[in-house]
Amino acid sequence: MVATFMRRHRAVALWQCPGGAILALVAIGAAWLMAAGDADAAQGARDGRPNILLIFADDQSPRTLGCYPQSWSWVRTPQIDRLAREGIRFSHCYLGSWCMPSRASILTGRYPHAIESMRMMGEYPGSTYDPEKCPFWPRVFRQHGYQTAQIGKWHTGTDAGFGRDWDYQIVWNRPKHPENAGAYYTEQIVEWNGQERTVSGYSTDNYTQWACDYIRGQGRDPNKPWFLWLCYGAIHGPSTPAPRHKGQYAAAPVEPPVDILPPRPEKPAYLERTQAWRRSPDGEIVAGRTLARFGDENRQGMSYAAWVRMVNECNLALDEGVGRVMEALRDSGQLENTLVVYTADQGFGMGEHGFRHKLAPYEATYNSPLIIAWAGRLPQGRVCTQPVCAGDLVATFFAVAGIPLPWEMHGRDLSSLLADPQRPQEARVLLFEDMGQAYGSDTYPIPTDETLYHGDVPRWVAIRYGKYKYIRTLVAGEMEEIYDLEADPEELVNLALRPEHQGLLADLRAKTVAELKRTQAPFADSLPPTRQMQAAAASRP
Ligand SMILES: [Ca+2]
Repeated sequence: MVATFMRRHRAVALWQCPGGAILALVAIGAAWLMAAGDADAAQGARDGRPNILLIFADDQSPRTLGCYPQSWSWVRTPQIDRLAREGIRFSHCYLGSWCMPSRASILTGRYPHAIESMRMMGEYPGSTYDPEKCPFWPRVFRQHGYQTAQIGKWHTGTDAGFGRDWDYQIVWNRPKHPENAGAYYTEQIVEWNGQERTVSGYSTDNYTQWACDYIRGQGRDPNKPWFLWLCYGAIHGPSTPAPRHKGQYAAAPVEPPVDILPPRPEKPAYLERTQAWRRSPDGEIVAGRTLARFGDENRQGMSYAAWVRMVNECNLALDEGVGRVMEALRDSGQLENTLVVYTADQGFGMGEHGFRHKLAPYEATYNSPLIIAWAGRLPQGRVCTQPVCAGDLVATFFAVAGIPLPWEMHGRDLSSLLADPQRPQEARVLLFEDMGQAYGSDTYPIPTDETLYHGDVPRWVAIRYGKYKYIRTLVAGEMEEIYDLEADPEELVNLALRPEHQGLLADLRAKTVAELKRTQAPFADSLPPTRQMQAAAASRP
């Protein structure tokens, strides 16, 4: 970890070197700036660099968005679908396992196991970090002439960074106000550029209005390009529709996924603990058996169908919000000078594998929606099947802005992929993980007791490599998993249990360890043996 600190401190020194910054700006940003052309003066940014709008939903399964083929047929999200038609939709986006690590990775470009000093502290979701050991990159953008803004939910430490990371901020700071942390949809304590007030009204609509106001000029420096992180709390539980949307899907047919109920002999034992649905005496699937308490809600006894309709009704205001924000960009003449990214901190299991939960490594629980659009600059209506991670988004923002990376990030600039989203798949190992509530050096040593679990899910590491997903929990003696996402997108057939795939298993296992080492995971050499490894050892003479 000393090496990590050294790298970070060198990085801080680099930030303060304007000459180096200008050189790197020319070198790294040349392609984008050349593409920017002459139209910029009319688009609002005085120095030719684009604005970046990052729209972040919460706990959103791609099944709630009409532009995703796995969505329910009756889902209506015309505004987000339009964004997908005008940009690039990604089928596999792995940002983080729950609200806090996903945001920590988005703010640092690093995996949770390599984010130092971030800790849970005090009453949930209380948390803390040292901004010198754990700098957030928006401050680097500020130092390079961007105006930075954050609007909406905050979930990474009580210090939300106003005046250091953000020039403009209207923040619902959950870690700072645990007593208000469940107020996802109304009566939020909001800090408005440092001044606290309690705000009534529906949060999704409030955040939309505040974002539109900023885009149209309120609090915005007209002489600077800007980065706005718009963090909706929707559609996180208790997923509460706006009054105008209640009942809109009342007649929608909802079939539960095939493996909503156990048994699941090809999956690890912890899924017994995360089973969040049961069959009622009259044969209906209802919430129960476990509380799935991580979702900040108690829906015991609610039918699966009613819950799915409610979550999707909650999504309608979010979709309207995206439409209004895009309209503000268009009306203010900034659409063609703004990179727009729509995503969510993670997916959310909507019955798949028994989940009403996030945290787990499955597509349903982890995979976020992701749409990237830039009018006139990027292809439109394309689908990219290559997996991407949080560090990729951050590295891309730096490339687009022509700012050198201030420290080592665990991702790469997606610019060439964005230019050709359907180019042949590369042989890239893409890591993702759940470290529970631990970060950095706190991920080592690996616990062997209940503290290994968070929300009933043990810590795990996983990779995507080509069409495969490999998963390894940090539970000694637990099975590894491999899924072929082309043949088995629902992840029902665990190839790691098949004798004919033991060579593949050894290869993916080794690739995972190598990627953990490359990204400075403190526990990379201390992973507990898996069931398959123990069986192989026992069979040796
Ligand atoms: Ca979340």
